Amino acid sequence: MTRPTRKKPPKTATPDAADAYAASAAAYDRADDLFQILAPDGTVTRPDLLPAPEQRLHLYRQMRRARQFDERGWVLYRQGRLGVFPPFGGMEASQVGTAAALTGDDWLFPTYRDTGAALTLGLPIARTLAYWRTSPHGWAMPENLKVLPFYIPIATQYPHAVGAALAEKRKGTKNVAMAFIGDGGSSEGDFHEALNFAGALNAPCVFILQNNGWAISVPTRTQTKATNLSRRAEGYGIPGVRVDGNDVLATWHVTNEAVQRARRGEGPTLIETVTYRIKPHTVADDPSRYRTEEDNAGWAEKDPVVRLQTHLLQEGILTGESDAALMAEVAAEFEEALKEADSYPDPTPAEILDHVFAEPTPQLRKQREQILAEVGA
Ligand SMILES: Cc1ncc(C[n+]2csc(CCOP(=O)(O)OP(=O)(O)O)c2C)c(N)n1
Ligand SMILES: [Mg+2]
Repeated sequence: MTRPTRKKPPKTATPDAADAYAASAAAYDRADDLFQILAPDGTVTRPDLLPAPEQRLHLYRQMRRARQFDERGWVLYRQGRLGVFPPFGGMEASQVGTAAALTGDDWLFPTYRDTGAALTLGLPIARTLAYWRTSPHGWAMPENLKVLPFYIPIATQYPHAVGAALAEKRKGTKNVAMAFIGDGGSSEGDFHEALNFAGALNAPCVFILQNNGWAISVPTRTQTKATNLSRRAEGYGIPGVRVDGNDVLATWHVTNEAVQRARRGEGPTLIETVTYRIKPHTVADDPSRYRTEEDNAGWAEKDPVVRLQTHLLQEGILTGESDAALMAEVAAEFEEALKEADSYPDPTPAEILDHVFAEPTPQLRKQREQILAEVGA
């Protein structure tokens, strides 16, 4: 049975908030409110800020890798070869442009939505697939990478990132910690505590707030009366930037500036990437129950991958042929990683307690023995 699509948008917190939010949504294309380098049709609005052609191509390849994962993830889920998985298609610029400003010495604290960011910093595709298969092969992150496992409890990663950043500061390194959060997560106490803590102690942190319009079925407009989430930074005495989250050149530019500031010892920055969750909350969600075609209108045209592709083709940095070759390489890389993930042995029951602490506690050791006694290895 198909359910009827909602005719009316959900109720807003107050009529005022609804009007203000509509006005802010209409302001999407206003450059003064939203930092942008590439307009949705691929036109360059800030030619002075274009990165080198190789960098633009690098960002394009990373966005294609992310999209490949997202699209194949759906198919694998339908085939029963992936567990519940939160799609991020349409948010690639928000994740790739930001993570691409880091090096392998920096920290990344991703949420469940941020597979694209983790892949960009170097998390192997096979390990990521294993994570979304709930296999222990995906629980522990590779030793040479400071990417935390995808956080499911929302907002908890923000204070952790401040802790990691302060540890780097105490060690005297120039390394930074980047943490992701959603619009919904930014309504949690942890978000505010982390911003204050980081500001007060001048932690080398870059806070990415992905405003994708929805926290499951709750639109941003009903969660808060605030219409510009980046301005929350002011309350903590730190810089806040609002950027077009579907323009990878813009997200990369502003994040690079924030990372450099943090490395110079000038403290944290909050970056609101304005984007949209085109897809359902997870592969198990049905958004037709809570949002309308009207809500989604205009976002398909703002696709971040097509936007950069159009620009690169116009500039001759990419040709039809080299684009097809790049996509074939990206697809082959994914299938190779899938084969590797398929070769991992199935988990055994007692493994559920592995990777909890570096040294298991006496309680964990006891529980492990109990599991082994009950179900065997
Ligand atoms: C602490 C906590 N409360 C509630 C939930 C249930 N929950 C999972 S996702 C989600 C919405 C999060 O929305 P947002 O932060 O905007 O991230 P998005 O899913 O849009 O990426 C909620 C409430 C949770 N995972 N953790
Ligand atoms: Mg959201």
